[in-house]
Order: sequence, then structure tokens, then C-alpha cells
Amino acid sequence: GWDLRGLLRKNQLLIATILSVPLGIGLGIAVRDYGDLSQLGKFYLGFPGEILMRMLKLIILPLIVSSIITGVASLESEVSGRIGLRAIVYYFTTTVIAVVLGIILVIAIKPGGSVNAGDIGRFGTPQNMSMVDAMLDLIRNMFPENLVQACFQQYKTKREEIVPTLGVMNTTTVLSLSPTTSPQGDSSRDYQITGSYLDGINILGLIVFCLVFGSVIGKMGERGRPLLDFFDTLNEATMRVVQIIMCYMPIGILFLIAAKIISVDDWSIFTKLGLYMVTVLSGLAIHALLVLPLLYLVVVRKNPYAFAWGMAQALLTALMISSSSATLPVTFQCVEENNRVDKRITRFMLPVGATINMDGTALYEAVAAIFIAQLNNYPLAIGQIITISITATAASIGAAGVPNAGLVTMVIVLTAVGLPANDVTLIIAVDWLLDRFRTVINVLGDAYGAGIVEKLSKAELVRRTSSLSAADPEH
Ligand code: DAS
Repeated sequence: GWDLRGLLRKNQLLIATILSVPLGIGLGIAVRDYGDLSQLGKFYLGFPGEILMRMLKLIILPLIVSSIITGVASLESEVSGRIGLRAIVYYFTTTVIAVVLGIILVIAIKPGGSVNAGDIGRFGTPQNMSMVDAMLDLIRNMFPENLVQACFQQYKTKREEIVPTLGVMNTTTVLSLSPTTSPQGDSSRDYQITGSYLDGINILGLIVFCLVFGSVIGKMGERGRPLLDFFDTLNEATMRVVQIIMCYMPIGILFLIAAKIISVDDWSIFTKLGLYMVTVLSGLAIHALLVLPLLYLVVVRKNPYAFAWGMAQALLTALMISSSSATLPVTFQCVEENNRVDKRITRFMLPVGATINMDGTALYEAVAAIFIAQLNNYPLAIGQIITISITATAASIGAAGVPNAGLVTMVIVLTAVGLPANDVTLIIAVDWLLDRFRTVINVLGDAYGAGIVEKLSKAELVRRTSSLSAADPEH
């Protein structure tokens, strides 16, 4: 029989998170309709929720730096010649396809409501930026002027000076650091923090830097080992902090939703949320049932669904525990025993894939970011769509294979495009469910990858086997 007590103990955080949604709705309705605190409630009820959002944003910096650097460095060090190169090409290709698929669906379905393009974006930035300017601005932001300060100092930006960079509003290069007094001598008037979303970290620039820095460390071999160990430890510590934040999450969600209920008057928000889930789930289904199987069929020329069937145990595990890394032992067993993929491929590809190859997460982050833009009636320019693609891909590389990783790294995508992260409330409310499905796709993508790269590496594998057997005949 079910060990209910054990199940409850193991999933108490999940259960608390799920329960916090109806409790939050109930509290919100109670305060709005019955308590005369509604005005007071509006301001203070959301406070615990704001704390949760600030914690998630706080963790962005160490999370990006440690996860991307260790992810890319491990890839570099593991890249054993052509096999590793094929793995990287597969990871990148399938992740980008997933992101593009997600973007097409969320723009087609418009779960967040149709956005009348051409309006001034909610943050007061003109939409008339030309494509060329937006692209130049996107590239410019990949190279922050001053990395150290880009990470640690809350920026103030001269409003009138801000280049109307619609494309990557929030990662606009900061025009000046130290407040100079305006002619009127009153420096406070001269500067305005342009909205709570301007978090001062140039996310895009930081990600590009970490990708380059991580691959350099990876190529340094033993010389880079101390530095790699440092970032590995930093990553582990960061993930433990994320676990602590997760413990607070049910409380934060409860109050965020309650405050949302008070403020939101049109209940259509919930239909929009339902449509958002349909968008994510259909994107994941298309990727899992069409895109990946087609890739496998074209390369391996075997029945992709038979391969997927062999993965059933691992996919079910991923659905239950929503963690690619924790599912790894089962993934190994399914790929090697049921689908008979060469161990020399799986040993390298599955662990690395579980950490940095997350098609489900990448698709989810792209959809969620654009959904939030739609909710805010914030038309996205091409520069921002491209920024979302890059940061969603990078965030999925950075996301660890643990529960809710995609949620935390999604704040990275939102921050990079200048969207208010406080709208993550709604997303969080359903994240515990979507997390499971995107983890299944993450694991499936890793498994198909092993089969595909094994097929492409037949020559190397045979040669190694023959060279091995030639070396010691009894092998
Ligand atoms: N749960 C993560 C995983 O294990 C995916 C995510 O959070 O997006 O793959």
C-alpha cells in the first residue's frame, strides 16, 4: 500500500505549494469582500510575496555566474573530440528549436491577451525603434562596459538620456554611475530609477561573459581546475540557497495570490492562465511527439516511438519527481538496458545533458516571458524576442536539473527584457505542474540525444573497439 506518511513527508513542500494557491485565493476574496482592510490589505497583504520575488532576484547573480560557468566548463572538459562536438550541436539545435516553437505558439495563441502593437509599451518606451538600432543595441548590451559594477551596484539612469532602447530595455547600457547634481543642484530630481524592473544587472552581458569565461576555463584543463572547483562549490551553495527560498515559496505564493485577487478585478486572468498552460503543454507535446522523434528517425532510421517507449520508466519518474538529475539513474538504465545505447556515449552525454540540455525548460521560459509581456500589454520588439530566445536558451543551460529550477532562472529572462518579475505570481501558482512536464521533455531530449550521437559516432566507436581489442586481444 501507499506509504502515505512517507509520501506526505517527502512532498510536504510540494503539497504546501499546491495548497497555497486556493488558500491565497480564499484569503484574497475574504479581505476584498468582507474585511474593511481592503485598502490596507492591498498594500500590505502583498508584502510577504514581494519578499519572495526579491529573494528570487537576489539569487540571480550567483545562479547565472556559477551555473553557466560550470555547465559550459564541464562541457568543454568533457568534450572528447568529435563525439563531444556532436553532443553540443545536438543540445544547441534541439534547445533552439524548442525556444522557437514556444515563441511561435505563444504569439499565435496569445494566452495573455492580444497586444495592440504600436502602443507605447507600458514602461513608456517608444515603439519606433528601427530594427537596425534594436539589433545594434542588442549586440552592444552583450558587452557591458564595466562587469564588476554591472553586477553589484544598483544603477540609476538618467531618464532623459536613456537611449529609447526598446529592444532590450532593461539591459540598456548604463549611461552614468555616480549621481551628478543637476544644474538645480538637486540630484534626486536628476535621476529616476526607471521602474522596479530595472534591476541594474546587465543580464545579457553577464550571460555572454559567463559562456565565454566558462569555455575558457574548461579548455584550461588541470590549470583551470581550482577555478572550476570554486564555481562548482559556488553553484552547490547557490542551489542550497534556492532550496531555502523554495521553503518560503508557499508563504510567498499565498500572499502574492491574495494580493493579486484584491487588485485584479477581471477574473479573466484565470482563463488567461489556463490558456498559458495549454500553450506550454502543447509546445512540449509537439516537441516530444514530433520534433525529437523526427530528428531521431532521420538520423538513426529506427522507430522513435519504440525508443520513447523504452524510456517510459524514466519519463514517469521525471513526471513524479520533476528533477532531471534525480531521474538520472533511471535514465541511464532505460537508455542502456532498454535502448541499448553504447555506454561510452551515455556516460558522457546523460549527466551533462541532464544539467545543460533542457528543451522543456527553454520552451517554457520563452513562453512564460512573452505571456507576461502580453499580460502587461507590452508589445515586444524583435530585439526583445531575440533577447528572450538567447536568455531562455542560456537560462536553460544554467538551470540545474532540480525542481523549480526553470522558475528561478525564468526571472533571469524577465529581467533581461525589462518585464516586471512580480507577475511571476501567476506562473508560480501553476509551476509545480508545468515543471513536471518540462522535466519529462528534458529527460526525453537527453535520451534521444544519446541515441542520435551514438549513431553519428559509429565510426569512432567501432575504431575504438577494434583498437582496444587489437591492443589486448582478450578484451
Ligand atoms: N525541474 C527541472 C528539471 O529537473 C526543469 C525545470 O525546472 O525547468 O529538469
